[in-house]
Amino acid sequence: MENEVYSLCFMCSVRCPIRVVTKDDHVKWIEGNPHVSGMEGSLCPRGAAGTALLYDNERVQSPMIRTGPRGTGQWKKATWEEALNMVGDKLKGIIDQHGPQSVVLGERTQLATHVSKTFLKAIGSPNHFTHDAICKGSVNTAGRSLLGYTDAQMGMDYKNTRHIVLYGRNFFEAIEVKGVNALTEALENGAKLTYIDPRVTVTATKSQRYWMIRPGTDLALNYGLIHIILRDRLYDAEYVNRWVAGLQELQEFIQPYTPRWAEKETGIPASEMEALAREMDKDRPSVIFHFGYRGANHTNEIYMRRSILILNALMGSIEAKGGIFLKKGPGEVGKKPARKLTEQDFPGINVPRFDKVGTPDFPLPDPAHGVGQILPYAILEEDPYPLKALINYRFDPLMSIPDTNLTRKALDKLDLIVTIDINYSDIAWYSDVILPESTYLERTDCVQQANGLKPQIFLRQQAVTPRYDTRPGAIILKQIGERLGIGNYFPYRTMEDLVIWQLEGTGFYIEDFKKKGFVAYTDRQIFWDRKDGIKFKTPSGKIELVSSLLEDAGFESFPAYEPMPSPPENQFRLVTGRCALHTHISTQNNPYLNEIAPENVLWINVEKADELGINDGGMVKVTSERGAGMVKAFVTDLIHPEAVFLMHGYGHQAQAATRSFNKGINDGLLMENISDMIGGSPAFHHTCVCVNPA
Ligand SMILES: Nc1nc2c(c(=O)[nH]1)N[C@H]1C(S)=C(S)[C@@H](COP(=O)(O)OP(=O)(O)OC[C@H]3O[C@@H](n4cnc5c(=O)[nH]c(N)nc54)[C@H](O)[C@@H]3O)O[C@H]1N2
Ligand SMILES: Nc1nc2c(c(=O)[nH]1)N[C@H]1C(S)=C(S)[C@@H](COP(=O)(O)OP(=O)(O)OC[C@H]3O[C@@H](n4cnc5c(=O)[nH]c(N)nc54)[C@H](O)[C@@H]3O)O[C@H]1N2
Ligand code: SF4
Ligand SMILES: [Mo]
Repeated sequence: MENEVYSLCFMCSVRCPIRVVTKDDHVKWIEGNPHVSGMEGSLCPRGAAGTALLYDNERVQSPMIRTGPRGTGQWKKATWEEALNMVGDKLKGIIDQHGPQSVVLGERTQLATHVSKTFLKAIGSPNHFTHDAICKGSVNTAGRSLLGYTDAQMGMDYKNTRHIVLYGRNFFEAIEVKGVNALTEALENGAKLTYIDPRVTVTATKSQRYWMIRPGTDLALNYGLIHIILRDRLYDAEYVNRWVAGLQELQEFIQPYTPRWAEKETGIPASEMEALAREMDKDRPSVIFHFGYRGANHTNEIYMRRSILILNALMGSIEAKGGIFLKKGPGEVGKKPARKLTEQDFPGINVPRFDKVGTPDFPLPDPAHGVGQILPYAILEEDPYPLKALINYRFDPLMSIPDTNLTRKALDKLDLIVTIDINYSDIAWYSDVILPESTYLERTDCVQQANGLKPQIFLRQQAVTPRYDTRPGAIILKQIGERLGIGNYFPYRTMEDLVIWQLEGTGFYIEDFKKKGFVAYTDRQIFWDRKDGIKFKTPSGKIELVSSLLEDAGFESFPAYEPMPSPPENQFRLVTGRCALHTHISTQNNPYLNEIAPENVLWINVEKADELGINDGGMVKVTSERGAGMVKAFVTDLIHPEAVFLMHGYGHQAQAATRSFNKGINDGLLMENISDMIGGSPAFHHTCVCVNPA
């Protein structure tokens, strides 16, 4: 019999609402949830490959316990009882001997994040981290420093925008389906798109204005733009007078950063900057300078992201139709959000985090997420104390933290590595125990509290019975918890019990999700009054250009610009990013997606390639101070001569994933693990590489 189930995609963590058609416990069809405005049936290629994931027999089919040296692929198939007992016993031993803080859990932020945070709080370890800092920690900190809101607490009104400026925000390849549909509609209605990237991406081809910027110089470009806007008073004076603190200081700071100066640094003609500033002035406040999705490129990342938000502040586009909005929660309409297990009482913890976030050494990154890329250093240097056990939950430190060789060396020091995954990822392959999670189509998940212009709740509902011996992550963690004597913190037996517990007090019930997969707290869009009602969460209640958050921690609001050096002779700045067909490191072994995009290539500028004797399609050796590898060259005039580009996510080393094993090269192998030590992001584009014909 045919059945339809409303759920949430998880081929990437955007979690688009979907409608799944099943027949006889098989998935027949997946499409975007037609009841959700902006989805209208659409999915991206990865979402459409969800069935290939479900029916892939190369995913992890039962708990596995390692029997040979790490990473050699010698495994024993285990029962859940065996695997959970083993993990429980080992953790108990480690906690008794080294203290609970020696246990770390790292994950990609997801619906069950409150469950894993609860697990660590209950054992007494401060060491939970998410992927957040590695993706965009400095955007988060920049947002808090100016507005009191993180990037995740802001949204963009793409549909009604008149002009959007994207800094390497490769909108039409690094996908979020609703955003793509909304911006496409705006462009069809005459909105303008300015795109800035050292590389001609698909998004560049859809823009009216494209700037091939010299890599790493976006901050200089923005200083040039701010200079023009303040010089010619192209800003929203009424909004700025009401909401912005520190304009005078900005005005003084920006004096030397003329458009001519910015032209020299960026390679973008000053006259074009003048033209953009005038166009934005004409269309404000329905304009967006996009603050980015991945914001993890350079060690000055926080200042580059702040400069983008400052441009929005000057345009008056924050909390404007067609601009950036602050997300509203159910409290705005007098209702309650879904409960989280973390609201329980826990024993106090008084040791610092492994990454020292929240201490004077690293005061500003968001303590709700921590800074994951510090982990290899913390393990190797036993600073602030020895770490002994690592639980990886939907996160791969080997491929997602830069400098793979350094991370592997650190992992070798650990007594226990446990991974909760669906695939034989490189970290699963390197673990002592793999605990396989049911895929998103096979499990009900924790509820998704979706704040925004209209607060809503979504639910991932199980579509089919698990094909293999797998379990939901929130059940796996509870069952490890039971073996550590903290079972009382997990007041549920099934996922449905947990959902019912979470919904208590919201006024909604689990049955309410059957028909459309979501519920809404209100039908109207909530914008705050721009004259007097915007609730900025800074100490002054204003947009703080001179930031109390930064200055109280001893950092400058406007440090002098440091020029971005060109790469040394015959070297290139290695830059990275995504394609529409893959999610980070997760989908390269997916039967459908692997067939279309099996390996990556190195984009290199045609003139540079000629000088080095490199042919299009020929193999090249790429070398950095951290590692080396071989890959095919893509010789093109579509990339700036100072940069080479590698798609992230290739070069897998897990042999059980046979389609992706050793295909292409892992960008992380070449990168140095270096960070913006104020904002918290890694500097993925810091490393320079040599390229030679192989
Ligand atoms: N070198 C380099 N490093 C990077 C980046 C880069 O461009 N270059 N990008 C950075 C960015 S922006 C991000 S967001 C991070 C992402 O880093 P990660 O979160 O590590 O990457 P993902 O590919 O999203 O997923 C990680 C793991 O989740 C598993 N997984 C997928 N679905 C499920 C599920 O339902 N349950 C469980 N338990 N596991 C599942 C996958 O099999 C995979 O092993 O990487 C960062 N690291
Ligand atoms: N298909 C797909 N979509 C995704 C994801 C995915 O894995 N696959 N992941 C999701 C996640 S977690 C994230 S973080 C987002 C990432 O979304 P984006 O941040 O939009 O995407 P990236 O591909 O990381 O973008 C990097 C771009 O920056 C450019 N770039 C390099 N150097 C510079 C520079 O100096 N200046 C400028 N202006 N540009 C530069 C690169 O050439 C590249 O095109 O995508 C999300 N959507
Ligand atoms: S963007 Fe694509 S892969 Fe990600 S959740 Fe949406 S449909 Fe799924
Ligand atoms: Mo990301």
